[in-house]
Amino acid sequence: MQRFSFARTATDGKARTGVISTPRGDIRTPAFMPVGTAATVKAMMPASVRETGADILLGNTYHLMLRPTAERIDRLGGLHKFMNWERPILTDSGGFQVMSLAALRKLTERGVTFKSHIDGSKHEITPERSMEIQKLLGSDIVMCFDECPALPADRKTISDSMQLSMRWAARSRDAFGDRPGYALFGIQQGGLEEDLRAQSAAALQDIGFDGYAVGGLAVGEGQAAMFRVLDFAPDQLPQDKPRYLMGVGKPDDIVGAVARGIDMMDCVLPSRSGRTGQAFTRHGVVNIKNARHADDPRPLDAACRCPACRDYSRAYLHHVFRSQEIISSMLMTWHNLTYYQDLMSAMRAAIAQGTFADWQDAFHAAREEGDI
Ligand code: PRF
Ligand code: ZN
Repeated sequence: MQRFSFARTATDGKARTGVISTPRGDIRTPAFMPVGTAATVKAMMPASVRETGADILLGNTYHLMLRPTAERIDRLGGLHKFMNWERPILTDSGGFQVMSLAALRKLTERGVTFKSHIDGSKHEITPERSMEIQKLLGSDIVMCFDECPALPADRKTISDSMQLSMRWAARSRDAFGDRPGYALFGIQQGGLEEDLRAQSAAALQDIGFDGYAVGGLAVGEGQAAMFRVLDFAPDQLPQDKPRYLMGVGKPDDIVGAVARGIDMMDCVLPSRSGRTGQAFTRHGVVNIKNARHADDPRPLDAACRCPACRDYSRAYLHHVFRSQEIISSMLMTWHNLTYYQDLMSAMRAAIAQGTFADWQDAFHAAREEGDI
C-alpha cells in the first residue's frame, strides 16, 4: 500500500517544491487547498475544482459534525464518496472554528464545549473526539486538536495556550494511533514570539508527526508581523516534512509564505470573494460590480484559461453579478480558483528552475501596473 510520504525535488533559497504521496493521489507542493467546509466547494462541481488544478481539498470537523454529522457520513461511505471527490482531503480539527463561530464556548483541559451556531444544541470536542470524527470522515490528512488565541494577547496568555495545545497534540497523537496511508499533522502555536514558537516546535517534534502546520497566524496581526514570524517559524520545523500555513491568504501572502519555506496553504478567499464579485488577476483585484465593466467586451483576464475568461466578457460577468444570477458565483469562483492554482503552478516551476527570485519580482511588477 502507498504510504504517506513527502519528497522535495528542488529548493531555491528557502522555497521548496516537491510531492506529497498518498493512497488517494499525489499533492504537488507548494499546494493551495480550496476550502470545502460543508462537503462542497461552494458553487463548484468537484470535477471543475479538479480542472482548476487542485490536488487536495480542505474540510471542516466543526461544520460536518453538526450537519450532517460524522456518523452519518461514515454510514454513507465516508466524505470522499459523499461529496464525490476521490482525491486527498485534509480536515481541520474543529477548535479554531468553535472559537470563531460557536456560541457559549467553554475551554477546559479536557477540551471545548459549545453551542452550535446552527440550532443552539450542545456539543463537546476533545482531542480524542476530534480524532474520532476525522477518522469517521475518512480524512487523509488529520489535524491535531489545538487552540488558536486571538491576537493581540499578552505573553502569558499565548504561552499558556500554546502549552495546552502541546498537551492536546500529545493526546491527539495517542488517539490517532498507527494508520498507514493516513497522516497526522501537528500545529505550532506561540503567537509572534520566537522563543514560544521554538518551544512549540520542539514539543511537536518530540511527539513526532507526518507534517507540521504553522497555526495562530493571519488572526489580525497584519502581513508585516506575519512575515516576521515566517522568517523564523518554518526553520524551527523539520526540513523533510511538509509545512502547512493555516488559513492564508491573499495572493501576495501566499507568495511571501512560499518564499519563506511553506509547502501548503488553504483559504476561503478565492471562493468567498468570487461570490462577492471580487476577481484576482495578475494585475490585482478587479471588482466586477464596478460600472466601468458594464460595456466592456474584453475578458476578465485575457491570459486566463478558465471558462469565465475564455467564454464570457466583463460586461456579462458584470451583468450576472448585478442580477444576482447563480452563474455569477460559479464563473467568478472558477476564475479565482484557477488564478490561485496557476499561481501555485508558476511558483513550483520557478522553484524547480531556480528562478524564484526573478519570478517574485515579475509577480509584484505586474500588480504595480494595475488593471487596465
Ligand atoms: N489552528 C487550526 N486551524 C486554523 C488555525 C489554527 O491556528 C488558523 C490560523 N490562521 C486557521 N485555521 N486548527
Ligand atoms: Zn479566468
